[in-house]
Amino acid sequence: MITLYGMYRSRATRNIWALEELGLPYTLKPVIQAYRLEAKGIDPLAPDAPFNTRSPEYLRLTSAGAIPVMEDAGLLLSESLAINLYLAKKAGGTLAPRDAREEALMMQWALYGATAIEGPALEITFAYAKGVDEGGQRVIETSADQLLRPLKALEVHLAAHSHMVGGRFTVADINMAEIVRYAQPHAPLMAQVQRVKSWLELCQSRPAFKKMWATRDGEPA
Ligand SMILES: N[C@@H](CCC(=O)N[C@@H](CS)C(=O)NCC(=O)O)C(=O)O
Repeated sequence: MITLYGMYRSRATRNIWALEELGLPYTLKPVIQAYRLEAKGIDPLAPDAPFNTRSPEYLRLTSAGAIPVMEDAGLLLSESLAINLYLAKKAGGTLAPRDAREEALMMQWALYGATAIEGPALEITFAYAKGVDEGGQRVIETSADQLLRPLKALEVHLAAHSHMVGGRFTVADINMAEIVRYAQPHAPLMAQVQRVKSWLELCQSRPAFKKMWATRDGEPA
């Protein structure tokens, strides 16, 4: 049985979405980010603190002290995008790579998303979540400028392809959609990449995404 450690309000959402799409049985063990406890005035190391990213027991699973982590038959894996590529290969089927070429393209897009898009996109999500003041507006504008080039690269790809890889919905779409989602609150940016916007909305119309999202919305911020 697969165990996923994390929260819905974290990058674990991409793994939960993938697990639901793939129909793999799993258990979700809640592990909260230490900084979220500190924001509420709770010491993450207090004996009665909830299980969190700084709990010694959690650091035995990952010295990086971040969520998510997945455990499957003795395999401990961190890095949410790598976890999804593993899950898809384990389950097989249409979401998984059909051959080494597709696998390479799925890795290419996961790495591009993580290195070129995720950082500034997260800045946008955080700025909107805080309530946009003057400083937040500056962060959003700088991040949007940084994102224009990689999102235009996706736009060019989607002009010639219906999906990220293989002309069908795969784990590469889940990985990229969950990264681009962080930029989604900034409508003026998304309006400049209409194909990316439509592809993202199509990905998010899938029942497995909607199920994950409804539960995430119910989790305290
Ligand atoms: N590259 C990692 C990033 C993991 C990460 O930074 N997770 C955040 C939550 S989304 C975290 O656990 N932060 C914990 C902390 O800073 O205490 C991945 O994709 O899994």
